Amino acid sequence: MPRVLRLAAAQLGAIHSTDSRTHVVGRMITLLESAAAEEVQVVLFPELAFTTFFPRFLINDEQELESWFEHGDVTTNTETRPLFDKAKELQIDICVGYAEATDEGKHFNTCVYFSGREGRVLSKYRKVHLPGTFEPSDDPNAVHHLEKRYFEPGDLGFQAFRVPGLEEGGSLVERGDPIFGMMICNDRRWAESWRVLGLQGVEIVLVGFNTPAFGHHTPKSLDPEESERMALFHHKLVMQAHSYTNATYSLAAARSGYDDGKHKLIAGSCIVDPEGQLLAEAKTLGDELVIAECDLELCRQGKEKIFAFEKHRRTEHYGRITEQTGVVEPPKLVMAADLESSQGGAQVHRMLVDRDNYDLDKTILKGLWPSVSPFDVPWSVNGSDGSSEEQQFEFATAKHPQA
Ligand code: CDT
Repeated sequence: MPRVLRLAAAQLGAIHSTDSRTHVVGRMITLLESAAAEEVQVVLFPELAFTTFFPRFLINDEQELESWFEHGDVTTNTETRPLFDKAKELQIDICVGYAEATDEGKHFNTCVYFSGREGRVLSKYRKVHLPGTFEPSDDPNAVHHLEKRYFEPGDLGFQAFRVPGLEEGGSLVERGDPIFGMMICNDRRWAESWRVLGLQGVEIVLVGFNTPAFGHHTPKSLDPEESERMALFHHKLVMQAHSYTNATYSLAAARSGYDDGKHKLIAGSCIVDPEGQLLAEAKTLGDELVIAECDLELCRQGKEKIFAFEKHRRTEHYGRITEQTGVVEPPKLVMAADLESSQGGAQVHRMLVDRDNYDLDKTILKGLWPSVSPFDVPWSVNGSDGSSEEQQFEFATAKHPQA
């Protein structure tokens, strides 16, 4: 039986440093009203939706920094409350990102899923993968990305949750209410975020984002146009690939456009189906609703066949994913190799190798010294058996006639 939901990603165009929350919330309400007119049931708003993307600024004044954060209950604070009241009035669910300051003085990059029908927050997520740096760049012209300075890594994990009241009828009994998951911007680039939600049977992943069109995440050699093209390509690549490998719908809502007339953020708000296909995407850099009808039954194909995790996953080989953060390469086989000296017609070479893992043979020698040909000339290898794990070899070759 089909389980069809009408979902929307609400893209927000430029928000300038001087724009008030009241102004931004007014724009969000306009989008919400358009969504209601289109019979949308869930609207996703971007990461840090109420203000400009302030982590691009170095802010040393504590009071100024706090002013970018929401303190207390975001659903009832004077400036942000009208958005949640409108969701209640329209009986629409919303997911919205904001900078959260807790009563204990902690700071997170957060989003909440608010049920318009129930008039309450059903789930909260705090961004786990914080990109950028803690220290500002030395370059006076640099645009910073200081999320590591202003936020703590999220402490709530990737919790999938069921949302009641969206579906009517009998399929509820069989499948239960739809299963949602949330992540924020940079999280979407990490397979781990998606797989943790995938392992909870997620059917709809919501991702709000702010991605600079040019900056730290694309090679410096690219011109601004190419950099933006690449940023959009990577954004869609991860949304589509991870939706497919976890057999889930996904929605991404951008903060886009030229903040303060100069800091460009990509658009690319989109809705992706569980086969990884783009169902709908933004056409502009400004405020825009991207809407699609999503039949959650289409998740079953992937979840029950190619990505039926319970049948095919081999967790005994995945230990590194949780035991290790950085890369641990296999040990180098050749630790040092040198053309030592010439003796008569022959050349004497010396190298240090990992005794356990290195099988010295002629092919390897040819790879190391292409200008000599140990194959065509008499040669010898003498191992000096030291006590360490390394072993030194000395060998002599004659120059290849054509070298
Ligand atoms: N907001 C956010 O997470 N943006 C990052 C940009 C990284 S560049 C340091 C992103 O992954 O899109």
